[in-house]
Amino acid sequence: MYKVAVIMGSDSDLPVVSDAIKTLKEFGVPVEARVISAHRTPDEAAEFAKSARENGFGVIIAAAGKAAHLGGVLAAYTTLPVIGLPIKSSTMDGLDSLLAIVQMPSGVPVATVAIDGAKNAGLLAVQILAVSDAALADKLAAHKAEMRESVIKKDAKLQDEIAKI
Ligand code: RP5
Repeated sequence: MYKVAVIMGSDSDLPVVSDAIKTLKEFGVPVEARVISAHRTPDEAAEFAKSARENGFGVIIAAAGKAAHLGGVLAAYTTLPVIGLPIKSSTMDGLDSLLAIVQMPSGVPVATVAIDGAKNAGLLAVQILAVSDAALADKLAAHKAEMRESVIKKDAKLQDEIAKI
């Protein structure tokens, strides 16, 4: 199975990013996590992205805050899909990170999830790998069925509570 790379711009991003790593592990997807900064270690960012495909990665998750150029820089150097994860690490509530990641120029896409949307970044990576992995697709279907059951239970509980009002 392809690996997923979870790259974060700083170790200060880890408390949020850990949910992406946890989600990938829950699906049994091999994950490697690194701190690589587009601004502080630009050579390492380019080198990682250039060699990611030959190193067995299928998807890259790039988590960054503030002037969040990491996803875009990685995407510039690879043809692998890059998922941008905007981190709410600034005085601007993460809107700066979101816009920096999502507003990519035509020709260099970065698939962007919500601010601090680490779980969805992990799930999207699993879904990309599941296109060519039937066992992974089955796990995703089971996950959706669990979500459905959970919401149906919550709805039933709500009906009980409403009846008592
Ligand atoms: C970004 O700057 C990082 O991704 C992080 O979200 C933010 C702050 O980094 P630190 O100053 O905490 O290292 O590059």
